Amino acid sequence: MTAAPLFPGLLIESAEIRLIRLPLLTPFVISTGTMTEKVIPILTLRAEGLEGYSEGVMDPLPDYLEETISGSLSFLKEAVLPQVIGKRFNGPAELNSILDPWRGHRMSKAMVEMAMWDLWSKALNLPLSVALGGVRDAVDVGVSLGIADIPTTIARVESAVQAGYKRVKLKIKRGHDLGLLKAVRERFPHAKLTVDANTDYKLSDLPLLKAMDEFALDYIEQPLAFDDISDHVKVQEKLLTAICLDESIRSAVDARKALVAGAGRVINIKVGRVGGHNASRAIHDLCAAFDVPVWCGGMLEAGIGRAHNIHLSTLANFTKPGDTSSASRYFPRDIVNEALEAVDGQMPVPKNGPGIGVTLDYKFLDTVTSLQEEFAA
Ligand code: OSB
Ligand code: MG
Repeated sequence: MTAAPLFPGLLIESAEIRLIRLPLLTPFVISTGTMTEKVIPILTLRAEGLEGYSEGVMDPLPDYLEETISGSLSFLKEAVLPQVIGKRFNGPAELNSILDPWRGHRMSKAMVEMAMWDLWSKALNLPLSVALGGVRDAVDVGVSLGIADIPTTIARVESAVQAGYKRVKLKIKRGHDLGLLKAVRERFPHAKLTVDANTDYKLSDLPLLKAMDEFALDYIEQPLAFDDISDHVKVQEKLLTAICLDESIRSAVDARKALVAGAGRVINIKVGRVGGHNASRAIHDLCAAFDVPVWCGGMLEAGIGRAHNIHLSTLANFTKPGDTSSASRYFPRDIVNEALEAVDGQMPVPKNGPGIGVTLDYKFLDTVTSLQEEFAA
């Protein structure tokens, strides 16, 4: 006999998918390409007078990881939403039996799981951070600076340091690395600096990566291939500087393999990349057991995704500053009514109501929506 559920569960009545386009204030340049606008799919799940929201972090084309927006929308519409709408759920973990059988698509799965977490914490009348087990009301954040020439980069570092951000991450690529680091380190001898290569290097670049030890970086993020673990082990063995894995970690299983092998000493958790909050918590807990600190990465999210990131970052082992800096650094106008702005390098947890604690600015949202579809039972 199975125990009766405590409460009949939330009946998911309908869903909405929107695609929005937001211009970026400054083009964002990384080793794999340049982004001038953010195209963002937004999922709304509705149940019993409540709404749960999420953003997808996949790009139009597969340049960060393999998922694409169009592939994701067809996966959600054809495979997932028909199995979710009209069903009752006693919490986000009950999505597992629907989502787990499908291969990959963790960014798409994350959209559904995150919207369900928002909805579920609203049904519990708790902030998402509390429902997840978080321990803070504000989280330490740094900035991620795109690739630019040295004078521009120095000016950007200066303004981030002035604003009180807790760490500065510099995007690097082959040919734009040691010279940049030397100039920035000379000018800012005490700043907490990191670099992110977004997979641009190879094992044969070991001497170059080793030369970065001189610059007292907190870590080097994802130097090698997006699907590699074993070459990162070989590099980590030779470096004093910690390696932080981003693209290589799609799941708690990936994290276990990487930690057991010694592929890095820090992990960047992006809730959208790993399939949602439950997977993020599993990676967070595993890292804590290995005494490996984690931090919350970003994908230039608008207000919904940014709010999810902040709530997740309140878990205890998010001990390094995350990438969730002020929304006003990215967009002329955000899609939420609440201003998500850091103060002295700390981002307050949005709590305008339960769940993710932000409300949608529909008037603005409608002006940037290029596609809108409704799904009901
Ligand atoms: O590797 O962390 C990354 C942005 C787009 C794609 C990949 C990455 C990033 C960032 C920006 O570093 C983080 C942010 O400011 O949201
Ligand atoms: Mg990264």
